[in-house]
Amino acid sequence: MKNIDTGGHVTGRSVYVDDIPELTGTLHAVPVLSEKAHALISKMDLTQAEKAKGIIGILAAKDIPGENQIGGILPDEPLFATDEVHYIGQPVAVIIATDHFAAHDARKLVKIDYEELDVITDPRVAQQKGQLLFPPRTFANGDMDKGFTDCDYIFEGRADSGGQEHIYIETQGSYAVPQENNNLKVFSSTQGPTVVQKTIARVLGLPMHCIEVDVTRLGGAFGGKEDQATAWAVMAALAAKRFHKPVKLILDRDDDIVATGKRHPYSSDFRIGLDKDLKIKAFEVTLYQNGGAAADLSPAIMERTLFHVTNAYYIPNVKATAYSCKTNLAPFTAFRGFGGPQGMYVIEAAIAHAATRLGVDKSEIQQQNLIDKGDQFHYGQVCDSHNARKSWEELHHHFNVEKARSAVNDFNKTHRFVKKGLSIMPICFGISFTKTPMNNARALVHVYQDGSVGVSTGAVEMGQGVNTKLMQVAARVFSVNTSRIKLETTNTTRVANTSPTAASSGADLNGKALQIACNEILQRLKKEAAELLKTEIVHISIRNEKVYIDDQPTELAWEALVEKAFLSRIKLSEVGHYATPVIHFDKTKEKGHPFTYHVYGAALITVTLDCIKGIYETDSVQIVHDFGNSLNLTIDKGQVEGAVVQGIGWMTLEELTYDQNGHLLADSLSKYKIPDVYSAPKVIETIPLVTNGPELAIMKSKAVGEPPFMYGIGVYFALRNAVREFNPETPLGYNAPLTPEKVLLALYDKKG
Ligand code: LUZ
Ligand code: MOS
Repeated sequence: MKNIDTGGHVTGRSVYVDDIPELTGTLHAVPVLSEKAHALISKMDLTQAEKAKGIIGILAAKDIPGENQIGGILPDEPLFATDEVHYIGQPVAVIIATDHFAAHDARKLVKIDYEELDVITDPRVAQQKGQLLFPPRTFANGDMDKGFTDCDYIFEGRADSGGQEHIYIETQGSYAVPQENNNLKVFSSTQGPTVVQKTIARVLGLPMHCIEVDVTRLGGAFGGKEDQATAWAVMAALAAKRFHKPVKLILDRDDDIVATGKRHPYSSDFRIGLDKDLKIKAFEVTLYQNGGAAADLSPAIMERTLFHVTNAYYIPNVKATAYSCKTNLAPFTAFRGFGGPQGMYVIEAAIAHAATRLGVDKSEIQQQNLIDKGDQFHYGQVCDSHNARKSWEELHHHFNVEKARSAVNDFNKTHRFVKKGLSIMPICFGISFTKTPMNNARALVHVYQDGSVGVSTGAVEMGQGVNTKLMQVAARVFSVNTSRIKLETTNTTRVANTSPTAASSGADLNGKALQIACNEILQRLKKEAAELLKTEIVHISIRNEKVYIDDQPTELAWEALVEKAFLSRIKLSEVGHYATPVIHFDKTKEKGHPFTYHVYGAALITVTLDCIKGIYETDSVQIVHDFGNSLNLTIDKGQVEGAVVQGIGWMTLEELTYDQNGHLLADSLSKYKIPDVYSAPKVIETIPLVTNGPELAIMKSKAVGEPPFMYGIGVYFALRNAVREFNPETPLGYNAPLTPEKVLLALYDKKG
């Protein structure tokens, strides 16, 4: 079944926030953003701007009726800066005008006097100065002293990875419409309608029931709208409340790039110890997370980094410490993988470093250490499948890794200025919000008297196809055609207290809740059918819209049954509630069972490098991926392909360069290179690992959004191998992204 949004997208009929027809009198908002990364505001003069054409008013901290606070996890982030700014792009006020361009023009007339303060952009510098967003954490297992004593080899190094701009196609935006009696309806491009509702209530000083948030779909999010859609919705709501008019705030692309957070850059020191069989005995890592100017989601992201520092490997002695460092950059935020990729990059760098020193292929060390059923992760959870090893073996078998390897070797022997590189990237990603209480969802199902079905859940459609999967779930439970099912918008009055659609868990959590609701209604319909057909309920089933008694079809069809049930006054609506069982985590010990299950896989990557120009192509990414029993392999393969390309962008192209004053230099798409059709692999081939799939995944179909992003890390190491084929002496360290510029330097640099 194809994604139900496909037709709307290609014809341009899909509705995003900016497409909602505007009500008469709608006003437009543009935020005023700090131009300094760290400064005291000595004076803010709005008089000229307020007098400009079309200006209705300018709102700042003093105009907030409730709390000037939008911090989700920690209360450390004002909606509007008051006397001090902490990053370029930090909101200080919002201009309301009769149209967007008037507001934009007036912004140039706002005069702010700044007294500049020291700017920190480097997380290590921040850590040395004691500038942390919250206390550090350490995840440890085994005995480090003994672990390192037992090693035949010990290597140390440093690994850094850069940030990443989300570049969702639809920029951040919202439309707030006043309702009767103090209430507000807010359309928001958010992954977290409840986060938006709660934060508006807090800033406006209203109970949550006054705020209705509605989401039709997002034009992409990737984590960038898990927490950071909120500020813009709050500003629109604040203005709508103040001026009693609908207010729309859609960020221009250049404001969005400057003002919103991105993937966290990390800097790390590692020490890895191996025995002579290449078993990793001990791994110690210290990670410096660049958190930006406020905590945002950094505590949860740092936690996920600590969970994923061993990737798909079993390591008996582990010590991982992470610092979240406060810098004068826009607060870094969720981005596909949520800190996991940053942790996994470091262990892959450590293994590559050890392999280089030992003169063995990296894959030999990887293979020796893959986690297996019964092994314990360093956070206490026990690995419950052979899937890491099975993916690895299936990759070698299906894609003939040895043949690919000799083809690369032959090519390199016969080519002097073009080199190929090959690598293998295994992945292991934990599924669940690491914060256990977030793992719950609800669904509201109405079966209408004509047999059609309306479904509301907390899941937000952002292009990932969750609505299609949910439609399939409802259709399967009822055994009716998918054309009978409609997915409603995501709305806080229909489904309340939702977790954001994030952590790859949207289909699992909301799908399970939906399954529960549909099953409840189905039971009532079956009971009605049993009465009508004068039999016992155990004999009744519905198959393809027909009622069966045991294996015999009857004359009773879905529509007639629903109509009869309606006339018998049967309850044809239900709310399903799902809370993931099994999971728990004890933060005092940093041990527990945080994940419902893990997703595994392995990729074989080859790249071709032009050693004169330093430019490269990814020839192929061939993948064995653990989908479980996929509900929709077309959508899932699409997720894999998009994730791979996005991972390649993070690892090899996208470079967030800042100057010393905290200015983002790569602040537009002419300066920030995202992957395009030319940088995409020539071939992406994905085959499913054959498994049963876990019961706790929706209909055994595993979460798919984030895990395949990490295959992109393999492209980095394939490229590094190609560089070393040309220049074995290269001093190239581990500092992603490996851009063409860095590659070119590495091709000709010598040690010492
Ligand atoms: N969001 C969150 C996430 O709040 N908690 C998580 O564990 C998570 N993991 C991945 C992506 N988003
Ligand atoms: Mo996310 S990084 O699952 O919002």
